[in-house]
Amino acid sequence: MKLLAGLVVLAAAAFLVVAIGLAAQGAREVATPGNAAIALEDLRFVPNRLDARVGVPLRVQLTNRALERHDLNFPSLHMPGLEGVESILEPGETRTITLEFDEPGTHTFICTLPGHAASGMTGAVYVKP
Ligand SMILES: [Cu+2]
Repeated sequence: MKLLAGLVVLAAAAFLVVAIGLAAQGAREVATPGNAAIALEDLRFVPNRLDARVGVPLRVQLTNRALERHDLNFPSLHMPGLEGVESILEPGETRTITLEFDEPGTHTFICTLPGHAASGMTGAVYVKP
């Protein structure tokens, strides 16, 4: 009987260690990817402001709800996959991109189709440390 009680105590201790381990992992979970969505409408992004944290991936679902083609591009960043023709969304098209920033600050994005940014098709990601 004494042995059994000892085993129960050991099992409880092991459970406690696992629980502490999980709690510590939970505290570190800041790195869980965030999710957001942006609609590309006629000459505007909705919403046109996103928040992110340095080093934390942000998955953004882009949907072109407009009647013409649009894209979303960060002129200040080199972001493979976000440049060039392949980043243009046709009307009705949806695509998910993942953004990850190494520096805090305000990262402006625009639609690069002629005249769109000048007409207000711009936005920004606000990246906190
Ligand atoms: Cu556009």
